[in-house]
Amino acid sequence: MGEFEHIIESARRIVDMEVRGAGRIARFAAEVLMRFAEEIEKDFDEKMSEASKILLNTRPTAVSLYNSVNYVMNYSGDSVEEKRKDVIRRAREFIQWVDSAKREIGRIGARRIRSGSTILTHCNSSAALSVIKEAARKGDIRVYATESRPRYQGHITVRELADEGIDVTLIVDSAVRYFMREMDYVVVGADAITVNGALINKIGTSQIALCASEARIPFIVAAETYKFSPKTLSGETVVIEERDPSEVAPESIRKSGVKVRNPAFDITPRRYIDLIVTEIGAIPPEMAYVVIKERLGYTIPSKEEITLVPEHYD
Ligand code: RUB
Repeated sequence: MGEFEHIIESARRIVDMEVRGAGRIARFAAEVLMRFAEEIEKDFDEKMSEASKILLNTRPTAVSLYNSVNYVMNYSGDSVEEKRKDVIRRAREFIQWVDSAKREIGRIGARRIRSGSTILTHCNSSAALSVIKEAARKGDIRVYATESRPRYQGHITVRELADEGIDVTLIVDSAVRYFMREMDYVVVGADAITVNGALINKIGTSQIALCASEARIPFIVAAETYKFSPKTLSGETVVIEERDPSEVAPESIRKSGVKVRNPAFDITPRRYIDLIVTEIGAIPPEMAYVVIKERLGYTIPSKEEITLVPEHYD
């Protein structure tokens, strides 16, 4: 078990949300696999595959994690040394993809935001914040951020924005409809985008989308293409992670026979989404299929497991 110690510890960090947010999780997984590959002496394929499984079993909704592991695991080579080299190259490529995509999304997304606007965001999305920060660099922007119970990722968001000198207001999740008419845009991130253009993001996102639609406020999603779910092309649905009740209610309530449910994410149908800003352009949700087929290079698999076609990545 000693050999897998670092992998297990890394998986624990993802489960406990020390490393969180779909993009960061994906980047972290590529780094962890790269470091692991550097140390393997024998049984390279078996060990890499075991390490991948451990990482994949952490947060089921983050499709970026699956895409990251799949990208790195598409290595080739005859000898252990060749395989190791290829894993390292692929992991570096993926990390580079994560970093450049975020910058590009900021650049593209900010063009859609008029100076003088107020933006509502939910949870803590590095892609959404890339858009907001870039818009604030170019113009005058105010932000409203939800707390995002039960884990309060909104606190990370407001600190991050305040540190950049951006005018930011924290609100409770249930105040979204109260403030919606004062907003000009909603900008959120994504844990996954399905083939039919639905968004899976932090619990509460779909209620916000509903309020935005009612108030006719544009609802914009910032999502790198590795957040798009290839498995949905072959009919699988995205698993919604349900976390421990202790995040929501104290022991006295949990022990009193009250049931507590704690889904971490929800699904926003594409009709509530005006635009998905990706690193390859701002697209309507209806184009999700094209991204999965053309950009991620997937076809409906004939075998059980789908693998990436590496040539389709930049
Ligand atoms: C985070 C969350 C974020 C997306 C996108 O959930 O829902 O909106 O992961 O983030 P959690 P990013 O805190 O449970 O991981 O744009 O940084 O990938």
